[in-house]
Amino acid sequence: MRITAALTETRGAPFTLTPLELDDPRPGEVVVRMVSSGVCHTDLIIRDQWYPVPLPAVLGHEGAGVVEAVGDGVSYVAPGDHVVLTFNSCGGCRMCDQGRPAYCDGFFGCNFGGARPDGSSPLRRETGGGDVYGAFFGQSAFATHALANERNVVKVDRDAPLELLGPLGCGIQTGAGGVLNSLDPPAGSSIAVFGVGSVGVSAVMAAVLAGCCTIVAIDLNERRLELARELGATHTIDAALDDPVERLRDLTGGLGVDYTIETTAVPAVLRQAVDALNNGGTCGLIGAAALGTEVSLDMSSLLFGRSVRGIVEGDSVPRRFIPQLVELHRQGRFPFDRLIRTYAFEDINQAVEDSEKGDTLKPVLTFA
Ligand code: CXF
Ligand code: ZN
Repeated sequence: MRITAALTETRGAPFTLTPLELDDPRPGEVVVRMVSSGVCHTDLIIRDQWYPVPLPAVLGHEGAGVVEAVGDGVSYVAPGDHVVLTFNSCGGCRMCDQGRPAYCDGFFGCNFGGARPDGSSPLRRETGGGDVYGAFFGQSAFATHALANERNVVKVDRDAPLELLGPLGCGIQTGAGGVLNSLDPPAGSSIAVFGVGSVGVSAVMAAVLAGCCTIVAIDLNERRLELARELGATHTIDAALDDPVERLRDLTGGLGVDYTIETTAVPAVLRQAVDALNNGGTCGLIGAAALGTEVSLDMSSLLFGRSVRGIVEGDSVPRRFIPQLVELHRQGRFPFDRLIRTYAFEDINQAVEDSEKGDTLKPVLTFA
């Protein structure tokens, strides 16, 4: 079918709206008409080729929409169903078998390969101009329609607000799941979130749900800190003005905090997020750095029971976690809509610019 996609032609290039041909669904595949598509920081680092996703490609991995067609053998969804698209996984490896699809042994191939597992791309230029890479995160959601897989669609209630739900498939489940699924802090514990963009603020809201007593948001942007306070941070630290490690020690009688979440992918900030822990404390690393980025840590401090845990997609099992987040939102207990600003699909470059300037926490593209 003919679709319109926001194409990334070359490294760092602006997105260009381009008519493309999308394959019909093969067995196990699902065509989704897009209603909303969030812009995640990962789309931008892939545009900039921090990871070697082949170009030209259609990026976008926070899609939500309505199922339009299904391939043979698909039984989980049918045309007309409302779905959130999420990361893809192979479903057959050791980690998928353990119910931990975010650590799928085939994660890179399934999400960053630019093609189906058999190497074919579902996207082509209209007039014989050749293939365009697709299947990004098993979706390529910067387009009017996406080809997903039965495995990476999550059915949601028809009365849920599809125009807001796209980011649940990545950024929001990453922040919220990092707290609720990965760190699982007991009520009364202390947590500090380094970087309160959309992932960090989602972590702050999740810390409230978990009953954390001390929730500290750290950032360089006063407006983001203010939003974090409104959404439940008990304290904020402007890292341009204060040393976060010292302030966190002051706040905790010199001991340090029980948990930290690192969302910035800046090595010096990860160092702070480990140094700010108390003995036995855990740092969850969520921020995605360029491949090969290294950090130095104090080994003696680590020895006293501290740990650093890498977290992908908030350890989410999407068919369980995303409907839970939708329901918490419906109840008013997880107001992630406060992070979102919507843009018409055609204004994707404006959305990206606003997000890179820090003016918009979570841009979401909407489709007429
Ligand atoms: C990504 C970050 C880079 C590794 C895979 C998961 N998360 C969200 O965009
Ligand atoms: Zn993402």
